[in-house]
Amino acid sequence: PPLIRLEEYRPSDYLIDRVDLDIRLDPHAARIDATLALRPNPAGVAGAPLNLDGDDLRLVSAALDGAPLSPDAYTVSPAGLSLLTPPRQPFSLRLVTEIDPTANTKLMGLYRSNGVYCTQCEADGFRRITYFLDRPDVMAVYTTRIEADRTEAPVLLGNGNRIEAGPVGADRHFAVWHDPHPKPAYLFALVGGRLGKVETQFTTAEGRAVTCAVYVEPGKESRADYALDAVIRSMQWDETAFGRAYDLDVFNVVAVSDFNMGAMENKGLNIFNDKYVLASPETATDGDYAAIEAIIAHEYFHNWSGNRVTCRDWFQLCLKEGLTVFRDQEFSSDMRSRPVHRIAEVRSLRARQFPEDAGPLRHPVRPRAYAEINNFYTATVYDKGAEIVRMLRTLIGAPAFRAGMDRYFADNDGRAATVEDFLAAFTAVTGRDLTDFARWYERPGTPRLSVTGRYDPQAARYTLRLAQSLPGEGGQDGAPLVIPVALGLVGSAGPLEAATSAQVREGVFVLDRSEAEIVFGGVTEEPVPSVLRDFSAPVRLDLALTDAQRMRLLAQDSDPFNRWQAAQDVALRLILKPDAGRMEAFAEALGRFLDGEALADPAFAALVLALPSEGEAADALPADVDPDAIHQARVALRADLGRSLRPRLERIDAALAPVPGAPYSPDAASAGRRALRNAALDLIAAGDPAAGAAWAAERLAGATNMTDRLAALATLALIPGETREAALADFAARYADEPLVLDKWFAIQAQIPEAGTLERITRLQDHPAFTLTNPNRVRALIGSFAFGNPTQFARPDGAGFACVARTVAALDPTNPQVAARLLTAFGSWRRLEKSRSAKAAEMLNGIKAIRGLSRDTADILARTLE
Ligand code: HT7
Ligand code: ZN
Repeated sequence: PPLIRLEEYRPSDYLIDRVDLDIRLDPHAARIDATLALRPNPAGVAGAPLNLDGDDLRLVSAALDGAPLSPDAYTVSPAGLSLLTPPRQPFSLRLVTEIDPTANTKLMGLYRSNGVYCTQCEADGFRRITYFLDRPDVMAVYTTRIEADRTEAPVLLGNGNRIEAGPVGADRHFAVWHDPHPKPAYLFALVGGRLGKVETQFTTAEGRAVTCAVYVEPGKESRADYALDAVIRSMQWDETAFGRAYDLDVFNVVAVSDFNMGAMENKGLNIFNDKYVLASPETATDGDYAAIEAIIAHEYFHNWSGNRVTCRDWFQLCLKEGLTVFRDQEFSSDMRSRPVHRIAEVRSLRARQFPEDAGPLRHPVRPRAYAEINNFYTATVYDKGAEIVRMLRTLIGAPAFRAGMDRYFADNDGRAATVEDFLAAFTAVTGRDLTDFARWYERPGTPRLSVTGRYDPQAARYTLRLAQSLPGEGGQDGAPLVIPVALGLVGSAGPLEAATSAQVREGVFVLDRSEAEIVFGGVTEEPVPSVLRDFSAPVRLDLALTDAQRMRLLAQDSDPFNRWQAAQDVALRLILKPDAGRMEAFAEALGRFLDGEALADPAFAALVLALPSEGEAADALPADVDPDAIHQARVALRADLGRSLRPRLERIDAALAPVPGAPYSPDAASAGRRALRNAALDLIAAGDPAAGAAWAAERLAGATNMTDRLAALATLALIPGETREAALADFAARYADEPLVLDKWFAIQAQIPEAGTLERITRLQDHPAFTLTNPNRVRALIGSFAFGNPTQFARPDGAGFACVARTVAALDPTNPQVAARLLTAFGSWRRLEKSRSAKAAEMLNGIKAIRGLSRDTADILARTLE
């Protein structure tokens, strides 16, 4: 497919000031009557043809300034409508189009989900509703009249504030919504359907009374309470943390069941995948509650970082996504435990972004070219983009960061901005030249930071040598990155506060050269360096410490992140190179840690007990990855730890048993206690599967919430036998009418690391609850298999790859976005040992041979095979 390049950006030749839409909803023939107030853009080419984007539209009529367009004045193609010689002064264009929302299986544009009309316009879905300049730097004020059958769609929602509503004849009705804030078309939305709601009022710091509502399937209103509460907390937090207040009289969230991604920040009308709205103790886990809170916040925060200040073009996607992820991470850290949340962020970055950055789909945080923009909603844009914002804050300090953010919002409000505009705001408030720092946006790949230490007892001096490199960047000529390295020294009794270095300010050394030395004075004993505290930069750290030194960090470091990291490092080395003696020492250190503080901070302790994943172990190997070998080593380590730590784990289990009859609460402290107790049971079961199965079955039977129920089921799922099969059958029967809960059941089974799993998946594909038309179902069953079952996906006989390839092929004609995303599971295929990578290549070439592949899938395929 042809590439769109950043360097070829040029402003639109025309601008659209106002859009008046009259939309009549109908299951098969929705009619869109659009009047666009256009004018030539002074920054564009005078007299150029007007090329409006369009996709899958049927044009009914076209008129210019009130008169029908003559057929020789315009052309229509599958890609859009062109007006050959538009007026040189402001003009109005009225276009009537017709579309079939029920046939829209791509879930882009206007479609029906479970009988509810809804829209998805980012990145380029508005062109599937009407002909338009569908690019984010064309911003207009929208007024939308929606008309529908009163029984089919009693609720009609649009962007902005509702200014009118009423009946139309006996059976139909209408509502008019006006959004005073100019916006790009990707933020347009409407909803029509039978929906229940919960609502409340919020008064902003500026005194605006806002009605906030969450709309869900009727009957599920009580499951929307937590999401509504998260909306209010997000509004409050953005006022305090960033001085950002809401700017309309209503804020609506609507949950729909067929949705390609998590949620969408349409102005005043956020549309959500119902998975990230609906929650009750019986159907949602602690993890679900945390995800709902984070995604509600994320979409709400876009109101400023994305909507009020939008992106000039899609190359600037990280400008809104990276920044908004950073903002939602900060929100969640304030709502929950900051260190625990930081560890969760880094685990997710390493699990998703590091492999992406090391494989064929790697790209800069700000890509320079794309064939299909929908394939660039990636972990790199989102999560590495957030890390860049975090590093900026570390470099300039929190007060200057806040001042820079204020400046950014003030200077760019109502504009479509660029990464340069963002950085300019921080330069303006600090006087700091950020040109070198900006390389983070341009250079793909994860840098390596190599650190060595040298102690001179005579001089009481400790010298750290740091060197950075960015492998795979084609030669060594790349200029160095600016890397904030938070660090400190730890002695036998804790951090060495008296050890100082003039090069380290507020605990941070800024490495802006290829290599540097830091000299600490006043070092009275040989220290252990604690480097990259709080994961201050998205790099891979090479620091050769002994297990004993790492265990000192676990016990003594003041930085919770590096305490956790120390245990992870020892465990990772034990997975990659098993050693009975070292394992025993590790178990003893973990035992001391658990005795000392597990019950004081259970959420943190649960993370310390969670060993690095098989994916992380694979990622640590240079090549020739054998997933079976990694799996066996990890299982053996868990079994050893489970046996060694058993008495402690049992004590933890007893100490954290819930008080009978106590109601479930999703708060972080309660969730932490559940997490540790469930982690303890899981490790006990790893060491003693027979006892573990019985114990998990008992836990399952007595569970009073989904967190405990699912944790017990996940433990049991790893232990083959009758107990497991009976528990799975029981679970399915109990939740037969709960599709989101059945997704958990699909996912658990898809991840069972056994040869029989493929056959199980084939059976589950025929389950009445499974359908290829719902993205959540596909992700739960096939996505969990492809991304969460390394041994079976990469089976040596290629059958795992084949199963995923078949699904990609079957899904591509109807929903290319979801198909293409599933295909990214092959991203690390070249790193597998030879026989497996040959099978993967075979499957990828098989997909390549399919005629008429979508641009989405063809793009991922081409890059994966490159
Ligand atoms: N800005 C949104 C990204 C998005 C999307 C959402 C739903 C369906 C298709 C989509 N394409 C792009 C969501 C976000 O990151 O906030
Ligand atoms: Zn976002």
